[in-house]
Amino acid sequence: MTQTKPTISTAFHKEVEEGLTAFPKYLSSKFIYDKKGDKLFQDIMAMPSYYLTDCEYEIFETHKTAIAQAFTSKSGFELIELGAGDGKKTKILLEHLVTRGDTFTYLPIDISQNALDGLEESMNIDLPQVDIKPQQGTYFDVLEGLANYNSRKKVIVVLGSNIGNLLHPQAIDFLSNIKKAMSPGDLLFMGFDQKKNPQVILDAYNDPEGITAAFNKNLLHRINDEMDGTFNPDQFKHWEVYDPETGTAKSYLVSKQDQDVRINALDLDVHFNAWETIHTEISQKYDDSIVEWLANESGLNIINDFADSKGYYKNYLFEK
Ligand code: AVJ
Repeated sequence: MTQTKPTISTAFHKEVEEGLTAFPKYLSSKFIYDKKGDKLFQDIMAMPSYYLTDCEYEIFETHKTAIAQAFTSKSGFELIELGAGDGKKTKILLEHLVTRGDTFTYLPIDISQNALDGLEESMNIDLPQVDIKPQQGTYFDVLEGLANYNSRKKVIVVLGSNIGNLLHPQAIDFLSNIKKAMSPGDLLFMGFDQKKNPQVILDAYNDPEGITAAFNKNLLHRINDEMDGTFNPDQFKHWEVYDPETGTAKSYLVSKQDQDVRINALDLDVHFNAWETIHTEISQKYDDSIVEWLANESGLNIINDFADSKGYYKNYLFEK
């Protein structure tokens, strides 16, 4: 029987084809975030073991005065948040800026339109005074457009240690691109999860309730739903490792048995040997010397940093 190969081809299609025909196999964590993935990530942020969120909250509560003083500008500023998600943490800062009477526009950017819709809706209820202009897109698309956004001071914000999904060379690329979008006097404010007791890190990515496992496996569900795939997610095991030397946490989906998966939209058959892996995510951990090195390589200067009381997490302030 002849079958016509469907022509839909998104970045997701392309990367699934590439990653599942590579050796060793991989998929990119950026594709976890559809409606279900967004919800699972919110559930992760609410888990006590996922300390990152509470640490960043604590930093904002403790240091909001100093942070706002750095952001502020007489002629107002643009607060540009890359990967805003549900904006929960940012609201602490936004609320403080509103109380101070600062003039600014909030430009949340996210790859997920679903997340942006939720954010806009909740902002209209919680902080209707804030002038908000959401933009859907990847960091890189949107950053290009921002270089021309020159009228007022730009404060670019990247929270949640989102940079941790990037390998160091990609992170340097990302930071260099941000630097290119910055004018003198503009700021970058970015969260970096710190190296710490390895057990604390493993526990954050390996909860007994299986929320992180479900989040990781959402990649397989999305392939099934959007590419007419036949993955049985139960036949894969979520596995987390952390290397305290490099500071890299890595997530895998490990095939529990020898199995074949068909992905119709790609006209692709994928074979898994028993215990073969799909690498899905890195969550890089940092210390001051790594962040200084990244800044150096990207042509940025660290002008301040703010830590939580346990020293688990830090937000750094950069200028170009
Ligand atoms: C959103 C990339 C910061 O790596 O900690 C949470 C995503 N993955 N649990 C992280 C995630 C598994 C998260 N970031």
